[in-house]
Amino acid sequence: MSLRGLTPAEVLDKALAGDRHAIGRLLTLVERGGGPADEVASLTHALGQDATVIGITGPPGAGKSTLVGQLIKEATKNGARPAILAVDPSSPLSGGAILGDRIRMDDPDSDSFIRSIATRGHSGGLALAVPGAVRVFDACGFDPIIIETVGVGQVEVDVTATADTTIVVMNPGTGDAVQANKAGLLEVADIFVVNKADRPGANEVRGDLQIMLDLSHMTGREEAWGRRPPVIMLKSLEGVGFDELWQEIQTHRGFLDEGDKRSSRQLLRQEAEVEARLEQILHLAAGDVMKSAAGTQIMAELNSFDLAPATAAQRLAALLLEAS
Ligand SMILES: Nc1nc2c(ncn2[C@@H]2O[C@H](COP(=O)(O)OP(=O)(O)OP(=O)(O)O)[C@@H](O)[C@H]2O)c(=O)[nH]1
Ligand SMILES: [Mg+2]
Repeated sequence: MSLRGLTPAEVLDKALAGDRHAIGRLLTLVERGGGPADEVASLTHALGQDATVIGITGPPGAGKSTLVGQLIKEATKNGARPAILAVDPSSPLSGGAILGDRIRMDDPDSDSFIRSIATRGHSGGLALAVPGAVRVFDACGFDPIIIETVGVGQVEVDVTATADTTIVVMNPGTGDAVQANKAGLLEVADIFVVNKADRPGANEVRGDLQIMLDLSHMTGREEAWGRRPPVIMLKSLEGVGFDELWQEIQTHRGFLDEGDKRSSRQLLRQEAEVEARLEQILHLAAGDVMKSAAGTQIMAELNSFDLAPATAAQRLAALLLEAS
């Protein structure tokens, strides 16, 4: 049956009853943004079932997708029902790679759910789409929710801010530990994984990481985390080490559940989302005010060199605030 004529609330009812097409439709609405995405966000907000959100990041080709494929198996073996969100922060060009990942990761016999999400066509970008998709999965009873990101950089640090547990993946022989340090990933990691431990140099990476963690202990960073992240060796192709990884994920969840650590992380995430939404609203309003009659007049004065850019911007801002 087609879902096209249904309202978001009707699609959600079907999704909550386990209809996979309906879940996919909700995720499409979230990815597209705008009014329907906001409606889905509002409807699913109160329906969260407190799933653990796991962020997986690391350099291109580190084996994140292979790892996620094995993690799905491990989760399912332990009676969990995972959902996976593959995040493509870059461009439509890499959409093909994600599709490849999806095929590699997908297991038709499991009732896990795998979905990729891209920034294209979404003015609010991933800052809104990722929490929106997580909320859909959480409402529909998936747990854990695993977010895989492509590449390393600021975007990944932002995206993993959506996670309860951030796993940073690195490889032997690539200088990854040093790069991760430079990219600020040491500060966001809850668990480190040295993947491709079947290759030479894996123990050296572990050693490098331990030294860096020792140093961060000395600078007081570890004190801020309250916990030293474990380093786990994985052979994702062979599926070796995943029982330990699963155990560490549970241990970290237990750590967060003590006191108010988890809820304070959630509050921070919620505040970040509000900020992203506010920025989006202001961005759209700024575009509108520039196109208004008064705005066009100000831009004309700018273009005839009667106004400096800073003055033009101040006048436009005054119009914007007046209008609200
Ligand atoms: N030797 C070895 N190769 C591995 C292991 N895990 C993954 N690989 C290989 O590494 C390559 C990259 O794996 P992917 O899982 O696609 O890596 P990725 O991090 O998802 O890559 P991007 O999504 O492009 O960033 C593939 O050829 C995998 O077969 C491992 O444990 N050992
Ligand atoms: Mg991948």
